[in-house]
Amino acid sequence: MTFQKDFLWASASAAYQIEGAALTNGKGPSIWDIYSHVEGNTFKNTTGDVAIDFYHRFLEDIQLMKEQGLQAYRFSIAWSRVLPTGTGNRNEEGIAFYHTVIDTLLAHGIEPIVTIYHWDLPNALQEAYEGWLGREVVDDFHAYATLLFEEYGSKVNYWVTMNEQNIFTSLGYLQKLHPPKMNDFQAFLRANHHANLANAKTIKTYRAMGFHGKIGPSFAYSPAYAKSCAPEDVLAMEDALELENWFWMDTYVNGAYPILAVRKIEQMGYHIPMMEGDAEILQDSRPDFMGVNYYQTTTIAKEVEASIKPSGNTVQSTAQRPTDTWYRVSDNPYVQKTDWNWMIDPSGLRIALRRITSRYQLPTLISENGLGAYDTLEADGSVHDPYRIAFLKAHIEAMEAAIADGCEVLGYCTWSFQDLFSWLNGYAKRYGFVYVDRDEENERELKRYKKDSFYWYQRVIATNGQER
Ligand code: BGP
Repeated sequence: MTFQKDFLWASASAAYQIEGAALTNGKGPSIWDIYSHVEGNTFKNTTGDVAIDFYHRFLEDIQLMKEQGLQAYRFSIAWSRVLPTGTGNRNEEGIAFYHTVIDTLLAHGIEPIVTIYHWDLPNALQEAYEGWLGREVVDDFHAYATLLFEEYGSKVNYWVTMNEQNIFTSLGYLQKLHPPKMNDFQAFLRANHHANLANAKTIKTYRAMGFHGKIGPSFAYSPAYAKSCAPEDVLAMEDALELENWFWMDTYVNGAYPILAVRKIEQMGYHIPMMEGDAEILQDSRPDFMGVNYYQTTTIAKEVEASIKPSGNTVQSTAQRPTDTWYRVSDNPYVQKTDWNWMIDPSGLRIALRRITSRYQLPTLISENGLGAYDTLEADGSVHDPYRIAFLKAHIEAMEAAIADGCEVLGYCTWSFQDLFSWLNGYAKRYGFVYVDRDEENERELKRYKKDSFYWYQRVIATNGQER
């Protein structure tokens, strides 16, 4: 058997993408509640106001998870549901909600994997000190995380500190695709540095509190390929590895920024705003695992002739980046693409796991992997999604090969269990095993339907990955 006995067959989600109840029972607004209401920021101006109404329907969803045999469920806590203004006054109803969700999961035999932060910063902190740009966010994040450990620490064995720090800093501060919609490399470095400090302090505190669960960040890892064996393309790929991958993962694991990335940043005329004492904060915060959100690989060239054709069904960025002079993202003619022009590349998952294992000697948790596709609800309530099954099967096989190569993998979270809100793609880009009957224009009754892939993953879980 390749998959160890306690391997976790799981699925993942995020608060803003499922909960709805945006301002219900004392929840304060997050930056996404504000951002998604500004015309043009999201696809067809969709929001997570209602999302798939997990806030009211969590029991039905958890019962479906139990029916499938799901062993763990990754979800995030909305900071502003627990602390409406990010700091200070607690919202007891919000705190109780997550107790109920965790208790319900446990009662159904499902291990909770809790993400502390999945992009929905309390808007009050954005207003008070510009959110991640304000140094104060480090202590506020740390205090929020400590509160979660106090409340839920005895019941939760897996914690993800931050979801895709590389994505929320890049899309928010460089590519103008997430709040606060900036294109400023120095601001990006600043926000990211604060996130690193918050992450490190949180991991240290979790351990200092005496818990024995596992904690780590989730990194959006798109391993880089060189476009060609021309040395300038290989060097461009090396630069991309430094600035797009090691810049984050080395800092998490080694507790210090990588030498080459820092030099490159200085050569571009920017700097990481280190203050006295920061180096010590970053030290000794090695995570228990590297969370890997894997969707696709990226192909790098010094100069690009063929860039990836933009998909018409999403919000696109046209912002320039200072790194454009060092490397560009190019098309990859060797792989198929999704309807949103994401590369379908199962081998990339194996490569991701191998690179992490050999560079860091750290276990991995695949915290997201899945296919966004259009699905059709048939008149009889069935949804036939062989493309999703084929995608997941190929990635499970790649993961199995990586385990045989020597990688330690704790578990596999598909993205996602239910269909949910996609930040920049509305509701038509579906990822779930469970179809949720709503679209951009109409929430309808949000009824749940099991897709073919629901039953397929049920078999995978029941046989610990042997039947797929
Ligand atoms: C990851 C995020 C998820 C999810 C997923 C799919 O980057 O952590 O929240 O959205 O990507 O992406 P999308 O919804 O853009 O297709």
